[in-house]
Amino acid sequence: MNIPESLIVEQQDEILLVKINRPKKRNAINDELILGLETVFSTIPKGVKCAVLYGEGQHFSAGLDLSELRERDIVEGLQHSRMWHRALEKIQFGTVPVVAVIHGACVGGGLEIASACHIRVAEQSTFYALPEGQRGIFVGGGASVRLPKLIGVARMADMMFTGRVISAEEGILMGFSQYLVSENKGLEKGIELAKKISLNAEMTNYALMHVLPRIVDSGASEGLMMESLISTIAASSPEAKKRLGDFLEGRAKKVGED
Ligand code: 1HE
Repeated sequence: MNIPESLIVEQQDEILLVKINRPKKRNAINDELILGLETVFSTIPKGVKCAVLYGEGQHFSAGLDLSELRERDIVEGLQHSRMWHRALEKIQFGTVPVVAVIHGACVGGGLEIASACHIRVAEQSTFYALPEGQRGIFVGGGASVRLPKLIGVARMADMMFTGRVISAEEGILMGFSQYLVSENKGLEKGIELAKKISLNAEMTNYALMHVLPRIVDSGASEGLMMESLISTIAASSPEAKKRLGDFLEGRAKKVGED
């Protein structure tokens, strides 16, 4: 497996910790790194049930490594964007849910990577921006598809038109991140969430990762039919029958009990 030094991957029981490790360049994403992410999320070891993606140093990621951008012609540019799409598809539609733990800059391509994850935990230092607007380019890593679903079209357009920087608190209000924690507490929170996610029935996690986004992208009629199909499949699994039995016989936790 070809994992570059700019990625550190560590398995802790059922959780895979994936660290972007290029702090001197503020975790800017060069080709090697994006290909490395594609490899990591295409080859999740058996037994892993959830992954946590985070960054070394003071920032989650400064986005695309701009030093590589100037050298590309049009076809290479298209292929480069499609390479990002491929890698981020492996995160979003891979085999395990991914929790992003964000701090410092989460900008440009870094914001696109975080958008492909399933849950986002932000530390207080986090700030979000899409400097593509100011750099004379456009997002190329899937933000135009994923980000409006999280924060809305108008907010994304505002970020690119005006270069607006969004704070960690605003990120919560806009629906980008789901948790806001104090500085240096993100990884702990991310691992805590990953452990909870790992306890779910496999079918539930599968449906949330692979079926829910397709339902959202469909018309209401198709979406409702897909929902009926997946809920019936999920309920007929032995795991669901056991869990329902556990609840009815008083062995399962009530809602809100930890
Ligand atoms: C970089 C990059 C980078 C830092 N590409 N080298 N992204 C951006 O437009 C964001 C550009 N970066 C910044 O605005 C700032 O670096 C940060 C706000 C993220 C962090 O500031 P700071 O003060 O902590 O670091 P720094 O001093 O600006 O940067 C340290 C080094 O990292 C410096 O290199 P050095 O050799 O002079 O030490 C920077 O040049 C380098 N560096 N960010 C290359 N992005 C799929 S398409 C996606 C399109 C995009 O993502 S466009 C948005 C790109």
